[in-house]
Amino acid sequence: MINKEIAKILYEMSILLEMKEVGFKPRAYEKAADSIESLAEDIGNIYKHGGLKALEDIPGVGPSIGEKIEEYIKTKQVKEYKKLKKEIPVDIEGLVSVEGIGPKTILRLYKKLGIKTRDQLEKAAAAGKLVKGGFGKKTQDNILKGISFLKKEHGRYLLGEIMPIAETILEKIRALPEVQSAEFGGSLRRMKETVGDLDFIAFSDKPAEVVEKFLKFSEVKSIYSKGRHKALVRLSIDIDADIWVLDPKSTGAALIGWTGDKQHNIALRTLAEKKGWMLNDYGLWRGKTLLASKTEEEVYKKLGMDWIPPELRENKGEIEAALEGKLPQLIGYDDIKGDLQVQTDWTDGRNSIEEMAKAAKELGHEYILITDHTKSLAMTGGSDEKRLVEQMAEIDKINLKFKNQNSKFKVLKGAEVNIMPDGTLDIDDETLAKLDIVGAAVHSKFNMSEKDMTARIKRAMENPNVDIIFHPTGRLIQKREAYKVDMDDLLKTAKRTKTVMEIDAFPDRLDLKDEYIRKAVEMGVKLSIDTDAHVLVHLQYLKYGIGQARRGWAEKKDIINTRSWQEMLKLLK
Ligand code: DGT
Ligand code: CA
Ligand code: CA
Ligand code: ZN
Repeated sequence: MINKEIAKILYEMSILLEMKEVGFKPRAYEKAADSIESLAEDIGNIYKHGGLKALEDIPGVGPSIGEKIEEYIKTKQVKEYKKLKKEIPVDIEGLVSVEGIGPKTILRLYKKLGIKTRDQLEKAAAAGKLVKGGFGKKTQDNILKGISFLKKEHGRYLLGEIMPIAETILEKIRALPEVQSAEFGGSLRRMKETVGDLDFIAFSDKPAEVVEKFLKFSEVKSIYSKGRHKALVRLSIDIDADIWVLDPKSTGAALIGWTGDKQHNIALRTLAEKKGWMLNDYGLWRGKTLLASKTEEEVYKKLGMDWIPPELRENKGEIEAALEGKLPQLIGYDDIKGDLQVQTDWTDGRNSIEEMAKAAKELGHEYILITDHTKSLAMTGGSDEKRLVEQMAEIDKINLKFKNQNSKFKVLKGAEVNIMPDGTLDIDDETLAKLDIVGAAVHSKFNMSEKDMTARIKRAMENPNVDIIFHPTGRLIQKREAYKVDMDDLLKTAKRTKTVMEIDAFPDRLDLKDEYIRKAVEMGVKLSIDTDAHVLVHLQYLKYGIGQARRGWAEKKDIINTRSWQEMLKLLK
């Protein structure tokens, strides 16, 4: 698959072109890069079968970008990209990953201070050279903050970023004829928001053969170590992967051992020891007698408890609950009926309302809520009152189309309005009242004190038109710390005002996070799980939000969009 390589070049070209301020071109390159990154089929194959014409059928790819892709497939390089890189020879990927740094800043940093890499940037900022070079003191501080944040999280990967490749590899392992079954282990199976490495556990009577075949997978870049039952490798996407191949007879015990975190596993083993037994990766034992090993259910049952869903296995009360038969009935991965945060090309999304609606329908949804940004978020071309009214008319038309096709699919009218620093909104109440559901979010002035930020959001919750608070803490994993809020106070207010708190499923948000979700659930605050999609493929992010909801012990009833849209609307203010 060269899709990723090509997408990277096109994405970097979009940034390089933006530095040079060449009109609409950057957007076009970015759009093409996104589209290629999300293609299921190998672009090399597409070209082999259909030539340049087939490339141009890829959404977002026109003749000029098509030629660049052809050039790369044929020559492994793109001349224009090389030329641009020579002119501005900076490590784009490393620099844009620092929060708040865009193309213009990168160019200025290079031109004024000769900065090419993140390391150089950090040194220069730490020495106060940015200010001397004409940058603001605030910019310099923010850059330092951004870099230290990146460092802290270094070596971990976003769940949503690595899950697609992890799933591909798992399917390949399962497809091997020697393999009876295989699962993820570790943090991946627990759906933790970031993972340190990928763990695979396979069950087979011929472990050595499975290991050998695994090592030959195209995703494997290099091998650290290998044995007859296991291997540790580096993948080409630069993350480590562990594989363990074990006896099918001990499937349950081994999966338990390789899934729970250390605390969970220690607690289980202690429990076994208290009964005079022993639990290891091969089974639950009384002396040399095997008590249970084949399935996870059997092992947990023998220990006197219910089966514990993987997402809960971190010794946070799940063992006690399982012993008492009081585990929650977690929301399932198929339980969401509609997506409540979807952006379109009316603002900073890439696809039209209709395209988003059709894609959601294909995913099996019954409805979506269109939530474009509003006017004070100028960089997204946010809507004002007039445009929101126009959009509502457009949505009516699209709903009529669905109806005429005998489809029950429903596009709901919404917006993602901005909560201003004083807690007021940037759209008038009269217009908000016309929308089906209003989401409100903080998108500016993140550095307020905890007291002020809490008051700001609470004031928005008091507005009778505000139904949901989107991404309530504003964090961007590995990029930006959450703004400071008193979460207990917010949740209390949410409960009293019947405001829903969102679980934003976008891979770098996952906001609310698991720990806050659990608090919300305990307090009886209603939640929604949405993708925050800006392009068709993002609609598939839902499962990462559901994973966090499960980690937060949420049940189906806690999540409003597990209901039909009619039932859901009844729950709102
Ligand atoms: P991570 O990788 O930092 O995101 O976190 P985990 O939880 O995936 O940790 P990892 O990869 O070190 O371990 C994977 C799983 O295997 C985890 O459930 C703990 C378990 N585990 C780790 N080392 C051993 C070991 O030596 N023996 C057994 N039985 N289990 C182990
Ligand atoms: Ca792991
Ligand atoms: Ca591991
Ligand atoms: Zn937002």
